[in-house]
Amino acid sequence: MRTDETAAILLKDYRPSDYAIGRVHLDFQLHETETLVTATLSVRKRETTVAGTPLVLDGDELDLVSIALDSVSLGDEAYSATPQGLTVKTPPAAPFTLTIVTKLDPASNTKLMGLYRSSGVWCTQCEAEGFRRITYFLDRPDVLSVYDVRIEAPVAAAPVLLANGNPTTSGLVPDTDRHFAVWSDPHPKPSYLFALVAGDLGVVKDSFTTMSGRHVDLGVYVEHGNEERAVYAMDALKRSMRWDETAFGREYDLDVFNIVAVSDFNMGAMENKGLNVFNDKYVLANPDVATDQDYGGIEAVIAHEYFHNWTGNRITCRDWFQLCLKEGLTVFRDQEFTSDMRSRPVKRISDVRLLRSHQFPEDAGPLAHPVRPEKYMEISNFYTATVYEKGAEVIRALKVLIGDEAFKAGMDLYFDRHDGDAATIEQFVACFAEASGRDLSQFMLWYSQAGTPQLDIRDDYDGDNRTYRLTLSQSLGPTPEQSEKKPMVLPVRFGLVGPNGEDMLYETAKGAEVNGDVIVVDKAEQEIVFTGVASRPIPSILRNFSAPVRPILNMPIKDILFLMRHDSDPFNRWQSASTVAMYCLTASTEALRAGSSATIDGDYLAALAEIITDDALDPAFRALVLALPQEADIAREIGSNVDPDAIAGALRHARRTIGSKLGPTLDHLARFYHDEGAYSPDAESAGRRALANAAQDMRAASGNADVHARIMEKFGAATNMTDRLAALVSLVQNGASEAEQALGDFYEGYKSVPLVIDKWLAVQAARPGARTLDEVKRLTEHPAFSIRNPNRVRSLIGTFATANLPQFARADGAGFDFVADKVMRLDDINPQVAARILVSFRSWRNWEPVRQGLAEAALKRIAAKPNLSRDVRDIAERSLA
Ligand code: 0A1
Ligand code: ZN
Repeated sequence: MRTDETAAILLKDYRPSDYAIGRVHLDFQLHETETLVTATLSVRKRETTVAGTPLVLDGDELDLVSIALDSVSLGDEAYSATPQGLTVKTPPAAPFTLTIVTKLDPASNTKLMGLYRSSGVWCTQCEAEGFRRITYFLDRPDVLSVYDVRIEAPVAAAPVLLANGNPTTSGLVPDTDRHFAVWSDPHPKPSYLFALVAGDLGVVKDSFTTMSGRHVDLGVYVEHGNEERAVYAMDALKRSMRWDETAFGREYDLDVFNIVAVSDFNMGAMENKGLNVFNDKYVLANPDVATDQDYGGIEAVIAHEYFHNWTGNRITCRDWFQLCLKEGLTVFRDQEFTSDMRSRPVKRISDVRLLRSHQFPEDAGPLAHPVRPEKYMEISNFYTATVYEKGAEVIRALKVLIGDEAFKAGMDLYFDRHDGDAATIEQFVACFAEASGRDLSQFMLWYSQAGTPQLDIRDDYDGDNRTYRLTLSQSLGPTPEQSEKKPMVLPVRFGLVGPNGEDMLYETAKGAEVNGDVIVVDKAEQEIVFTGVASRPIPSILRNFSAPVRPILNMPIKDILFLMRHDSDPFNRWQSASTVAMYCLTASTEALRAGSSATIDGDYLAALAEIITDDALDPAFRALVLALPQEADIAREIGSNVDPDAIAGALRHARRTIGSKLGPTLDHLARFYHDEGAYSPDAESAGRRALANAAQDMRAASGNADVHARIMEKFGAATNMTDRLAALVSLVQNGASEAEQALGDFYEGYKSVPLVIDKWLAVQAARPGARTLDEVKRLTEHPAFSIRNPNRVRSLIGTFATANLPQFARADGAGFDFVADKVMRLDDINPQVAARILVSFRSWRNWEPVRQGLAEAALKRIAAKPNLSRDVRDIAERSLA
């Protein structure tokens, strides 16, 4: 139980709970207005606990109706209760039963944590600390209990009654309009994995037979009428279940597995045991309403939540500091799944782009924290790209370091040894140390040191002696509360590219451990000397992005262009293209600020044209090469004194130049890869659409009116949402005169589909130009918008704050003020969502002085708001520190 709202929780303070709760029986009496919850807890003192030690249970905004110990009501003197906690002052030394009745009002729960209602459906969200909003409990991940749940509700409002585990009994409640269902989950679990759903829902049913022959009933529950849109999710689920068996040897362990889609949800989805609850955005799809990206997102999130059954549920976290134990590992697993389902290089490039755009800025700003944080005020604020995506990168780097075989043996050992445990990162890493025989103590720094290491690369070739010298040095700057850093272990995949584009051979490599194509960098600086190198190679370093670092190349552009054309590693081919583009864009930004004009390298244009027209290459890969860095990427690269208008100018110039200079090529690609046939969401078809639409979009940037007219036609004729949305974005982003008409048509066509309206809101929020802010303000009053729905808020306000840097960071501060106002309004409704939006200020110190001052003032205004939630206060204070 928290005693002080402002106290930080520290990893070093961890100690086990004084009491264990072996069994939990929950009885829910659901009513339209109030709901009664009776929790019957089998409590026992741990052996090491002194008899009579108070039992302190967590609560959050709870209303206690009654409490009994071994069926006898507790007198007032025996306990104390507030909405935030309950203490039984001197519990018996022998095991006892505690019966607690609480009263809830799910309909007024706008925080969407605990039990709430979403479009008439009762549902729960308990991770991380939502269970304490249902009943008083030891609401921490290391208290594992077996749950039986009885749900009683009106038949008409809630014909479907679901909870974790397997269904046992159900029936009508005599002489009432109510019915009940009882669910039992035999697997001990922490409270954050509890879930309940009750409502009037449609369902898609299927079944799965596991590798040992267990029959599993599968259900995807959605709003009536949406069943057909849940078919792809069901297919993704079955593929995930099979893949986990073949790739990781993990089998499902209950008789049923259910997924429920709800329209009000704070995050993407939740892995509750046997009953995953999803943001409907990650379930519902058909070609008319979902893009290829949506299909990919659904496949990945369905897999992610399913994979949690082993990495998160069977083996959970000892405490919330270990969050990456389940999240980093499960992201790694879902990335592998997608790589096997689709194109591995394309997936790798997409993941690294995401890491760079979301995690690198986090690591470089005031909210930086280690993959395993050591301190938190509000754990909800640590569901970050660092814990998730960098957490996955660290595991991927570990795999490169110890090799595939030892990695597999380590995973098997982990599952074997820790099944049923609430584990730690130390225990996880110990399995790989044991399996590989490698000392991983230095590797542990990846979990404790925040920030992105820089890897500086220099080289020198001595033709007389045929030796090649590669000097790799690493450095890691200070981050909040960590000024001194130690050198880390960086597995650096590499190749020495020869004049014909092929990797060159060498005789010996000395100066560092080199295993095959991996150099193990583990000191501040290392010089690796290769002998027997026939001619000067071009180093291809950090192939496949083998460690989450920032390489500094110190290489002439012509060498990078050579790698862009010839590297055998597809990741580094893409990387080289992106590095050259970034050189051009940062140079142009500087030039524009200095009053001269932007330019773009002609050799880059030639290499770009060569790649995008190379039919031997995967269209999806070519589309990624054509995608230029975004404004925020360029801002991050520039690092300080950032002027978003100059960046936008440089980007506009680059796109306009490519769009006109490569005009015929782009037109050809847009035409050739445009799919007229029936839509299929498979990776290959999606890749062709991605290339056609990327080419069309770049072409639109030329500003040519005929091109815009053609895109407007395509917009009208599109037979799927991928092409329709791509056309809309091109028209709006490139200032086409048809944009208004297209936006209007789009709204009329889809106003009854909230998830598509989210796209409509986002397109307008990301629109360039000074009018956008007023438009976004107007849209907050639009009937399609609701401040209570997280998806709407993220689409409109979130997109404006994170995907429209020039308008959010307007020089007059009006963008900051608008977002700050919304954060304060949201703070009273849904603090988690408010805090996430506020994160958009995190790079404020990198902006030029005027914007810095305005952003700081906005942050201070938020920090001064009375009754600020812990969530928002935490982000505001850390941002200002
Ligand atoms: N464990 C989930 C993420 C999640 C976290 C907190 C939530 O509360 C609002 C919801 C979901 C996952 O990784 O998918
Ligand atoms: Zn997860």
